[in-house]
Amino acid sequence: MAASECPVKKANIGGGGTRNRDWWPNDLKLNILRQHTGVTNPMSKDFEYAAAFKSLDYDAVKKDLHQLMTDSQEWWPADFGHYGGLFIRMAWHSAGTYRVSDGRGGGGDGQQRFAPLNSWPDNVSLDKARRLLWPIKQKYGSKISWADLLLLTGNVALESMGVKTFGFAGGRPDTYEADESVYWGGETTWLGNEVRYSSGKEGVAGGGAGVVDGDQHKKEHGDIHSRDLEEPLAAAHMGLIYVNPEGPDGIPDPVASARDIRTTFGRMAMNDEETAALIVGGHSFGKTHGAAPSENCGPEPEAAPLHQQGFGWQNKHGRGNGPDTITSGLEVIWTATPNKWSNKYLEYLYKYEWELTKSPAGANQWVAKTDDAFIPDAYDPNKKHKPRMLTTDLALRFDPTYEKITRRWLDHPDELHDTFVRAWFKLLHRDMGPRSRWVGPEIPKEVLLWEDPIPPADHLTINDSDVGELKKQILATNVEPTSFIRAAWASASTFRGSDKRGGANGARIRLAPQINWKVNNAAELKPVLTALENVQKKFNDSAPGGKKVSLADLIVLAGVAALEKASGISVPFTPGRTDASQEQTDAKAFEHLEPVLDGFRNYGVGTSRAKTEMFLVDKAHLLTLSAPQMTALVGGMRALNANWDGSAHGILTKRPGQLTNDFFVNLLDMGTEWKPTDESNEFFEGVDRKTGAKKWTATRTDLILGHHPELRAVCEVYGASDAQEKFKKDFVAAWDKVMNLDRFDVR
Ligand code: HEB
Repeated sequence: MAASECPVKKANIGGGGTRNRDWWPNDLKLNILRQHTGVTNPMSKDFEYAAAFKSLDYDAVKKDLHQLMTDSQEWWPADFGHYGGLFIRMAWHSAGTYRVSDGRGGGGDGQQRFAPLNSWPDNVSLDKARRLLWPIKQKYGSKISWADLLLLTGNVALESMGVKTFGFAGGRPDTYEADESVYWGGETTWLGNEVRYSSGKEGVAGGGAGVVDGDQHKKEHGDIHSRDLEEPLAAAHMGLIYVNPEGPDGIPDPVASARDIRTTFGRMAMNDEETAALIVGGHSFGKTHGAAPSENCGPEPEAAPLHQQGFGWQNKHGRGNGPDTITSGLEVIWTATPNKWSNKYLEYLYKYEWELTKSPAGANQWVAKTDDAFIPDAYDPNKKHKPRMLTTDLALRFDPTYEKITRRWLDHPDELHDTFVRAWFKLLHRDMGPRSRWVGPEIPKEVLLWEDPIPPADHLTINDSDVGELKKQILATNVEPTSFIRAAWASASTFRGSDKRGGANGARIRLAPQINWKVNNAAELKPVLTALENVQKKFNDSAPGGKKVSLADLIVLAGVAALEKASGISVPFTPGRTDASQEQTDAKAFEHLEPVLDGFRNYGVGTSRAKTEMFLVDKAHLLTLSAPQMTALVGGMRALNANWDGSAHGILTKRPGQLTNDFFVNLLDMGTEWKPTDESNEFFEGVDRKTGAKKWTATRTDLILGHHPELRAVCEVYGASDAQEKFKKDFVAAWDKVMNLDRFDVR
């Protein structure tokens, strides 16, 4: 729709007309810092989902779900009389948007109910799956969230078809608005991928800058045999969970397709075995739907007319459902027993040679070279089909690495089953964070490395008087208090609200890879840790009755002690953290937690794609901070002199190291004039407007607070003459929040 036709711009009513977003599309957006707050959530403030889930009659829900599997509805009949395949796909598409690089996506918030996911071309027909579930959701109400129900249903579907699952944990509270924080790509067409492949992992704004070699496809989409997918994306196209089932960009090349699969599944933290098991296991069930060309289908749910009540893709072909269903446009039934776990998928994959053919909708797919049609039809008992596969299925045979794995499973189906159920469990629970968030009777006992396990305390925790004594000892070391503040921030600020990984618990800051991150400034950090280890040893050697203090607690407590000294007010502390070992730490998975930029410590500059201040907001979002909390923390960290490298940028105070509102006072001082000192406008100098004398230096992160009108409005609150105490209190509250972001064990 052209801008002039935009109905919102025409609407002469509240919220209508031409908006700030239209006038200044490049302005820094703070909207992701005010999502999912009390005003959008209809549940009462004291509603605790974990407690509600605990009171759920779990067995009754499972029983109802089992019944639902075969309770075929006329408005959306079940293929082969069983909804299992559809529900597995629903659960997989809910969880499968997760990507490990920023922890966003995934099934943890029930976002499949909202745009854009509810309308992604890859999610066709899942609107129907969720409506089939509504009677069960209605029956159990707030005791089970949509987020949990979508995934549990996939689990029950597997169990109802003969899989012995690895377990299930509930505990995913619902959100009630579309999550705007996830970068799904820069393309403006569904199924486009010209931006994500345009210039390697960094990508480039505008796209279309692939390899220039005369070949039009390569020019626009990169070479399918060598192209790099832009970070942090985990899908080959806008609007797909992973890869194009027909092969890269529709080209039916199984080997090139394997490359896309490896990249995209890898981005979701799945290795080759897990990836192959998920695909083999998933496609052992159900069928694909491409009875006729997709032109028969109406608009997706978000664009569909009101009277369809959230249903999309209204299908004009035949009855529009059952045998006439159009979902992906492919028409494949993988095995002869699509309602039952078996090893048939791999048996056929290797038994037959495969011939390229087209689905009735015109999509590339493969058919077994055989005269033997023995696969049952989903509706007509008299009809039989030949085995068929997608290009992405053949990838599991024609890629040499996948081949080694899948051939082994051909002879060892029990190994496939074990790898599949473990990978499926990981898929569903990867973004849930620590075990202390998991609820329900089916939590597996086995602790898995990807959980980032934190060992339970094998000792008594310190009490208030120990805390007082330890603070004294900490401050008696010869470490600068500011160094303790930096270390505590470094330790706690790895937390990501997206997948609840990271944080101070475990004291992983002393382990690889964190200890070596540039932002953590090892030269300064290591002596700090050594000093704290000495305090720890002294305490633990002499404390009575097996009482011990963990280094994780001490790192946070040292920040608390330093902050109390710097602020003159008391700072809360909640003990109970324990220390994880290097063996309990998947170093590779932790690499993703390294910040590109940490504005709170004035670390790093933006990229050609995203400005420095956008990274500040991105990090604030991962730390679940509001705009005022972000502002208070940046201003306070500057007053405390807590830049990662000790630089003077943004230290707008004559008494660095004390918690004051000086940063705001001086930022807002009209006596200072700011000028860029480099061509890319990353660094600035503040001079006395009258004398021209140099007063301060600053970064974009510092100056955005004075530039952005909403952030400036917050700075004006904190920079006012009556705000000194309020500021200190707000800073301490935000600090305490960050220190305890991962403490689901005490919430
Ligand atoms: Fe899948 C279906 C593709 C992976 C599970 N899939 C399907 C389809 C397609 C696909 C196209 C069709 C849809 C319709 O309906 O039409 N996949 C795919 C791809 C991939 C995959 C491309 C990557 C390579 N899957 C997967 C996984 C899983 C699955 C991983 C799980 C685990 N799927 C599935 C199921 C189904 C499907 C179950 C069926 C559905 C029904 O039945 O409805």
